[in-house]
Amino acid sequence: MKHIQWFPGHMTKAMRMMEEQVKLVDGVLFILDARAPLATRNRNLESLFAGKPVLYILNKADLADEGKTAAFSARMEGAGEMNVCCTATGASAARQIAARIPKLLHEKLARDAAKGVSRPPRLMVAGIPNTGKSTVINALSGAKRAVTGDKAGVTRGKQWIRCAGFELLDTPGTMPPAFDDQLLARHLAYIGSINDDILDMDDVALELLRELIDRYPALLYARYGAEDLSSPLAVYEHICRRRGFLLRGGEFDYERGAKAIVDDFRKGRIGRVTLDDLPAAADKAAPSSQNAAPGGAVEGGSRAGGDAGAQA
Ligand SMILES: Nc1nc2c(ncn2[C@@H]2O[C@H](COP(=O)(O)OP(=O)(O)OP(=O)(O)O)[C@@H](O)[C@H]2O)c(=O)[nH]1
Ligand SMILES: [Mg+2]
Repeated sequence: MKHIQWFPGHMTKAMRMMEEQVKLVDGVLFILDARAPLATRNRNLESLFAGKPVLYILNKADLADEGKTAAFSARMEGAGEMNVCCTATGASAARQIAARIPKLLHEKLARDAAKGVSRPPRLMVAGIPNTGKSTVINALSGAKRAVTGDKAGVTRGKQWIRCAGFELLDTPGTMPPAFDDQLLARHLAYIGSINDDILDMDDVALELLRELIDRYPALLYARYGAEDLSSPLAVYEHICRRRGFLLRGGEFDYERGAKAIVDDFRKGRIGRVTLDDLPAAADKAAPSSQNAAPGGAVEGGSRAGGDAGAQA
């Protein structure tokens, strides 16, 4: 598959904005996608938050493999990374997240109490595109205040939103300038965190099928009746045949097939899937660091760099 690289100019601008705004906030809600809890970490972004309390939100838990979400969450907790698993489009997300905020901001709240002041805490909501930042904000504010959409790059500027008891800053999704790990980059493509316009969707569908054959073959059978799992192409063509995605000459309409497969995956119609693997448990003697991935694995794309790559 073609090398994935996506760091359009608006993300450089967004990073600069966040660098400024982070000075004004008491903490950060870092939104991850529970289907790809490693790929959706952005070390560049996280380094901006050094010294601030961070609550990681493993969002879209409804689409992810429940056991794996629990394992990632426990691993993060063990590494001192406060986190909560939720479904921002569901009814209980706001309560789950709000319940963690007093603990997240306990130092600030204690300082304020000692001084006899009470300023509503300010939190920045940050993360990779399409992870559900704006949806989390709407859940917490109890209203549709931030624009949301099922593609990468919906939020383009900053927006403060007042909630009961705190204020939230919505921010545009940002990517690391480069991906060291192309497997993790592909996971971002499958979940819609990379602009589809810069991707070859046939490739995305084929690679996604390759991973599903490895990880969740039973789901492919249940959804598509795919019995021949000998190659991603066999499954791809089976789906085209079954859905009647054929061109005039009887050839497969791969374009429609790719769209259907990727769309089915993104909407959870193939089933609950987690793409990233929990890294092998870290050596207990190794110091845990804020910048290490859960379990000590190194995630791709933490290099600092310029405004390189596609401008889509
Ligand atoms: N199934 C499911 N969908 C969700 C969840 N949270 C958000 N979504 C959907 O994911 C899509 C992206 O949500 P947004 O809130 O726009 O994401 P964002 O992180 O603000 O995206 P950008 O502004 O583009 O960076 C929307 O279609 C949401 O409805 C969730 O927990 N489960
Ligand atoms: Mg948004």
